[in-house]
Amino acid sequence: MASIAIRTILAGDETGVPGDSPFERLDVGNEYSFVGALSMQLGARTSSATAVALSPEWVLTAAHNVDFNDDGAEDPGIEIAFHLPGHGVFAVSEVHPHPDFTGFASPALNDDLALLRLSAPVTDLISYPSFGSELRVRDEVVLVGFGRSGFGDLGYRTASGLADRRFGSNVIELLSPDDEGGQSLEIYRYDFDGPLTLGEDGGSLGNGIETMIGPGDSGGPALRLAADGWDLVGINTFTQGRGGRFGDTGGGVVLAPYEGWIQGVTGIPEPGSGLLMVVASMLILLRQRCRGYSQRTSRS
Ligand SMILES: [Ca+2]
Ligand SMILES: [Ca+2]
Ligand SMILES: [Ca+2]
Repeated sequence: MASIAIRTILAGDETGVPGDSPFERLDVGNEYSFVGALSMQLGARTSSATAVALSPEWVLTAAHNVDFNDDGAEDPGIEIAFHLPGHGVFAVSEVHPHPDFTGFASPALNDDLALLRLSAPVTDLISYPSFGSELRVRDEVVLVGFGRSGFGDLGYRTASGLADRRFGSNVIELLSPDDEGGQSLEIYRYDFDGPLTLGEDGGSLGNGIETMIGPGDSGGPALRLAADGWDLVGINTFTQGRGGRFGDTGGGVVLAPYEGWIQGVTGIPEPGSGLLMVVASMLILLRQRCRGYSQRTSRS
């Protein structure tokens, strides 16, 4: 599997039933208000990606987003901003890549996480996801991001950006172990199934629901619905396949094994406070029906 740089929440079949399109995957209800876009600039080079707010001051993303030269370390001189639609743009003042990260797919996909500290806190009241719960095979997850979109039968058709937040769902198919030899399961994978597999074991969740990530979605969350709101169970980091097509595979980093690292760096004891959890619960009640989302391994 070769590795190249990409960064999408994809729609289903262009002519599938029910109808679907990148436009219909937009988060118009701001259900995922804690998911923002990241912009990076290093000299003349720019890129965009996705990140998740854990608290007013801390954001979690994929480490490769801030590592253009793939050496596992933050690139000196990189300027990073977190864009939270409706809430503002926040400069990033500190970057903390996971200590075991050594570059994208270099040699493994594991440990591709970075914590970013904002120079000024998000002051608006938004809901934050909870973390700490385990991800399992067959779990259904919602994938959210600002990346490229398109159709599963056609591939990428739209640009990535800083304003359009899209979401879709998939089912976890495979968990892979720690690259340092520990017992933790650190990587998850799902496959992007076409609508004709609806109803089959391991098949599509439905045209308009099933999705995968694409370029610009890296650093976005995999979320699992819990009784009290969203559990942040993973960070999306890679795709494998032909580029946003049915049959491709996507995946990311399972968060549970990294909980101690996150709490150690941020000091966040529990991401959701009581009040925020109430807000989250209300948002769940208002929740719309989920609408859905790559053999090259690509950063997304
Ligand atoms: Ca670097
Ligand atoms: Ca590891
Ligand atoms: Ca699937």
